[in-house]
Amino acid sequence: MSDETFRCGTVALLGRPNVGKSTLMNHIIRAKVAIVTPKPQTTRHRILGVYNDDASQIIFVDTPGIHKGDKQLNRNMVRIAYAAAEEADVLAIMQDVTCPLDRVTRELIERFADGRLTQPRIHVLNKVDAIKKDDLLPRLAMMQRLDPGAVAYIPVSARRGMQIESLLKQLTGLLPQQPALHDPEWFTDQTQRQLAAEYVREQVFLAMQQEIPFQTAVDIERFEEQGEGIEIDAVILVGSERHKPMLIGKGGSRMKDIGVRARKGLENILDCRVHLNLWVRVDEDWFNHPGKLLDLGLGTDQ
Ligand SMILES: Nc1nc2c(ncn2[C@@H]2O[C@H](COP(=O)(O)OP(=O)(O)OP(=O)(O)O)[C@@H](O)[C@H]2O)c(=O)[nH]1
Ligand SMILES: [Mg+2]
Repeated sequence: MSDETFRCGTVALLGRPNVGKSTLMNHIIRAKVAIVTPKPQTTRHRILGVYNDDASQIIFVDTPGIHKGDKQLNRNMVRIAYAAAEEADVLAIMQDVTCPLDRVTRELIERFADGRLTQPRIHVLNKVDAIKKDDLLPRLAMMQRLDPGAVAYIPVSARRGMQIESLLKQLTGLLPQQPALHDPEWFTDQTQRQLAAEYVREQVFLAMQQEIPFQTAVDIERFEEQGEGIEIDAVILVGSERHKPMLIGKGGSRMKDIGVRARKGLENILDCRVHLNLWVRVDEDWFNHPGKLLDLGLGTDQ
């Protein structure tokens, strides 16, 4: 591919929580750089994932789901998503077709359609594997009515990898013509330390119910390469004294499960042996404390 026709740029993945933004990015770049759970508000910060082929380099920006929430953490998350949208070359606005197009989703789509942001927009209608084909057409028609200025409306299944080729083709066509900005070997901005914290948090999200996951964060206190492996000390911060025994489980069984699962995932992505030590600490208001959020990598400029 000649330099004149190569395309490269950023695509922000935007939408409400749980629509499948992180699943889509992981699928496209073929690496789990963003954690995925069935719970909303899984992603809390901006995560880059880079796709390369002979003709293009697409820098995907996975963002926290846009939602309303009263904690400083929630406000930071939403700010991060809108900031990523402003900086991107292309906006990929995702929705979950298994959920009705409710008022909040409509407002979100209208907000992007109102012309304040001038970049081209593509609507990505995800989870088509989970609905009947006949239900998709009215949804597509509704999207065309809601945002007639969008470039395309593409049904996909991020989980099953359906229609991803046509999505990539559309996105590539909208990127600026310029050489690759990153070395093709470099596929994410996430450090091994960040991945360690996120993989532990993923297991907490999967294991715990109600408000506990949303009041949990993970702080890596030690990350050391030792011989063939990595030694990691991670502290799980919980928002209430009450949550601590629930997270630890009977005889430490729940913590053990969380540790084993997170370690296996990390050994897979880091491709080495991992020794993971977990602790739980109560910190009642960490999610409202700007300094702590910054220390945890959850400030708005991270
Ligand atoms: N059936 C089906 N489920 C999917 C698909 N894509 C994602 N999911 C599921 O939807 C849930 C949420 O996926 P995520 O990728 O974490 O969603 P997200 O938009 O990144 O969510 P936040 O980080 O909370 O904003 C997970 O349980 C995924 O397995 C899909 O194409 N089909
Ligand atoms: Mg996510």
